Amino acid sequence: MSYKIGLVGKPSVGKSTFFNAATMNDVPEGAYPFTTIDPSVGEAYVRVECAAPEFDETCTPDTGYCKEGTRYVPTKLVDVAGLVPGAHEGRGLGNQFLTDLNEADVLVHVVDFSGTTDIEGENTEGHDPREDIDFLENELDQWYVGILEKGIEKFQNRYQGQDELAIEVELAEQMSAFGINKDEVKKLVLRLDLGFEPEAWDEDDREALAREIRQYTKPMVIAANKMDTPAAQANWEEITTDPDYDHLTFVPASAHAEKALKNAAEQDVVDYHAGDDDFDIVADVSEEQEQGLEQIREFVTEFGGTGVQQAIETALFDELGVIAVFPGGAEAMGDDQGRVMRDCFLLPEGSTTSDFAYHLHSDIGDGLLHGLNCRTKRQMGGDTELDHREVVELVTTS
Ligand SMILES: Nc1nc2c(ncn2[C@@H]2O[C@H](COP(=O)(O)OP(=O)(O)OP(=O)(O)O)[C@@H](O)[C@H]2O)c(=O)[nH]1
Ligand SMILES: [Mg+2]
Repeated sequence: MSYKIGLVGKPSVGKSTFFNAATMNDVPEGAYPFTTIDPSVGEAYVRVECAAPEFDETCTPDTGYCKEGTRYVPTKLVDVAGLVPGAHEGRGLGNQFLTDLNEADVLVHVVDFSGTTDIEGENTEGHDPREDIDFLENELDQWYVGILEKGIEKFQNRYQGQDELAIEVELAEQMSAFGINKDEVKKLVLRLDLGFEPEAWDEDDREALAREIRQYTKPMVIAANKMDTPAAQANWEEITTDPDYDHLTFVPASAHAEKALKNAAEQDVVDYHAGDDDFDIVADVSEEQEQGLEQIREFVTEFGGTGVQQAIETALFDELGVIAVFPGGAEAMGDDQGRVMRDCFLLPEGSTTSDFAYHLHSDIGDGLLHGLNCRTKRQMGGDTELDHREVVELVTTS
């Protein structure tokens, strides 16, 4: 399983700049086969503190790479087409947008915090980024409402006043494209105190349910982009203290800065690791280039990085809820070919030893006896929940 993070937003907010910066990486050559799936789907990385040094080992990753004790674990990033008002009715690249979006497990909403682009992405000044946040949420909600209404209609034709299980099943089936099951649908209906009578749901109820399902199935973080501009920083102050936006997670970002640093790193001008809040200039540079880099340094030291790496990690680890698990050996870390911690798997929070075994292979799941915590050497039952950065050996019948 590989997670997909969707970059969404109106045109000209910097999605492609963000995408290019995040997927342009200093992967050691020949480390593993790198395939570009599609121009708009790329490989980005999330950082996980490597567990190998705790065992006095150096890891040999099959996928991603490790730099100075930090594992860069691959994940998919999708540059979704710019969203314009009315996309849910098929405007712009509406349908393409919705297809792409639906494949994403979690979203990074890239918002132009500088206010220099209007709602359609045209140049302007003083545009309030809150409008863009509202617009995107609303656009997604309208799309969900449309699909939900179809489910309600079908239900009404088929079941006339039947039991609550029927409505759970029917709605779940209708919304299954969004990756939600009937227990989850039920939970959300209960959470809103709606009762299982779709005929009694008015427009507001339906919108509220659609919104609840949308928030549940598409967790989202806001990348407040173009924060390298004074206008964006002023908007940041205002918006992140606006109580109406308390429910959202904001990450200050400069996709420009990340791209510039990655470019400079590629040319061996700087020593920079994605996500770091500083870098070293390691080559002779012109005065102009130095000035540019020093400006970026001011930014990354103030904001704790360019925000590109942070936004991706916040989306996956905090909003979606993912943990990293290292397969290992309780007796020895290396396999028979001396390879150490070749993999680092990303799993849903709450995954158990058994879930992990099944994630690897159904035979491993079926044959699982127990797990071994490689740090403590203690046995772990099949239903033991794994921690983030757990190092575990699976003991099976075969
Ligand atoms: N100041 C500043 N400008 C940026 C930043 N990121 C992107 N831009 C600029 O914003 C403009 C739009 O960037 P793109 O990456 O093409 O935006 P997009 O969201 O992919 O646009 P569409 O593909 O049309 O939807 C370009 O002129 C970028 O140089 C940033 O962090 N800071
Ligand atoms: Mg683009």
